[in-house]
Amino acid sequence: MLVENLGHSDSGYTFIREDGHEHFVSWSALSREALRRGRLLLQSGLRKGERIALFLPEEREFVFTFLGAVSVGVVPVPLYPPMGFGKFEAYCEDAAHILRSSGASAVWMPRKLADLLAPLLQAVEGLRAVVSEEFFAEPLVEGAPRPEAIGPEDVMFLQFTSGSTAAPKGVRVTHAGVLANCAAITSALRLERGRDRGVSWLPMYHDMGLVGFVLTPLITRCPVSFLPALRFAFSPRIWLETVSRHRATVTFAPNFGLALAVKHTSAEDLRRLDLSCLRVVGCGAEPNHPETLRSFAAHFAAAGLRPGVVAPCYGMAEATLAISLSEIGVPCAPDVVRSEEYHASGLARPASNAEAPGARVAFVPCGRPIEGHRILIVDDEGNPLPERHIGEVVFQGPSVAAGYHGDPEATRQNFTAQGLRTGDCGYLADGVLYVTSRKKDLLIINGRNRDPQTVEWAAAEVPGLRKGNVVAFTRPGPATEEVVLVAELRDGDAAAVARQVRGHIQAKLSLPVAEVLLLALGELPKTSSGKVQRSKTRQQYLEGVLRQAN
Ligand code: 1ZZ
Repeated sequence: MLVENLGHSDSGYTFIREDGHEHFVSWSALSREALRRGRLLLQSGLRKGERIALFLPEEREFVFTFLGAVSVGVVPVPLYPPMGFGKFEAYCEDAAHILRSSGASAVWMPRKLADLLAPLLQAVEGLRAVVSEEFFAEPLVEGAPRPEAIGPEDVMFLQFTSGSTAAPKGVRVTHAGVLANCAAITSALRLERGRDRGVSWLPMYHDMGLVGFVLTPLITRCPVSFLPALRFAFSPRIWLETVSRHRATVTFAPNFGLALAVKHTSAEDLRRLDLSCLRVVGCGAEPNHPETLRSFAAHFAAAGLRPGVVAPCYGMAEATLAISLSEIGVPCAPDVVRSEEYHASGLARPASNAEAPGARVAFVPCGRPIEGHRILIVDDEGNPLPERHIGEVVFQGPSVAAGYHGDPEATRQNFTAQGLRTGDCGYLADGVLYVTSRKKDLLIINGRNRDPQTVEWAAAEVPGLRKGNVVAFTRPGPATEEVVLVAELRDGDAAAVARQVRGHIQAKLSLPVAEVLLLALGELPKTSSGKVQRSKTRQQYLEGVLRQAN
């Protein structure tokens, strides 16, 4: 359904390699290669509904194989690639879990990964390795099987979620869900063929990279230029240089991406950039910090970035991708609420400027629900709450996925008759969504709820901590739960920095912190898409696995 009849045009994807070389693939070339690969998968014995895990080596190869599998109803399972040798064992454990729980019958990889991954593949029974270079060099034989019909309720791919706790779960993303979500994104962003062009460095094993920048542009036929995520990680300024050079109109990143872009773009770089082409810089996938969005807009205004272009959004794999998107062209102002009421009674009442900074807490708006969908805020019993009351975000509509693969219990809990229980807390004000925290990450101290990111953001203001790499949680204390902070130490003396962090949080939030544990760089548990994992960090802390730096 997706890659047939893409037609002839001079539009398509541009893949930029690690070395900067650009390779253009038109829609018609993409369609030919994907259909050929799909038929070869059938010829090798794979059948509609069977799963094939894809180790993402390089964007172009991934897209061909992913769309090839989809075109014949074989279900791809994108896997993140091994990043470094330091954590290879943990990587293998995660990957083996995904391979087993997806029930994959084949694994596709490039030859260069085959030796490295051999032990992993041996550990999982019944897996066939499909080595790209040999497999797709085969000719199609006369009478090779033809694809079966694919219906809207068929699963298009399994998206393993980077849950903040232990084992990731495979979300069953359907053809109908993808079409509904992509149509809603296209409408909210007012994407137009012939006008819009995307630039993305987002990893394609994550929903924002895959649904947002591979599938939506394919359906709307808007060209996209892809940068490898590692290229952005090593040199963040390449992102906006590519936007400027390719005259992109749409690009997205999580909050940390915006912060890195500001930090690594000098005044000299700004003079060379022309960002007046951008209509949308979407920002989602993790809590948005009001100061990060403000400084991004202010910093890049010097390079022609127009006001109202930065557009916060919210979504999750279980919703296929987007749940809410900001209105394009309207600058987003944080909602400043009274912190006392917010913490004590879960009410987000606007604060006046007269109140002391410590008595206010600011949330970034995540926009309105996408077209054809609804958001409810509910209490623990599932009763809908009025505006400005904090509760769990529930999402209804045709984008909601078909549950978790092989996990009926978790499916029953999250995919309810009322809608998708997101596990996130938030409130609505004038129909706009504000996400305040993950429900299970809430810090409950003396009966008051605190959201962890307010504490983490305050801690990150102390020099010496690595921004974005701070986690707050509670441990049992003698009388009530106590707050613990675990963070990565960028520089300075661990004991002195820890003292400053405790003092700063006490002064700013009137919150005592029982312990500050500072780790070496790269030691904080993160998901494959770079989100901090609070529950896992807490678990490792309680098990005594985490070690203080210096
Ligand atoms: P995932 C053309 N979270 O992160 C491109 N947003 O999914 C269109 N928390 O399943 C792109 N504030 O990995 C549209 N704003 O994690 C993109 O992440 C729309 O806790 C955004 O439950 C898509 C994000 C997809 C994504 C989901 C979890 C959520 C929530 C957290 C996401 C957030 C946010 C706070 C936000």
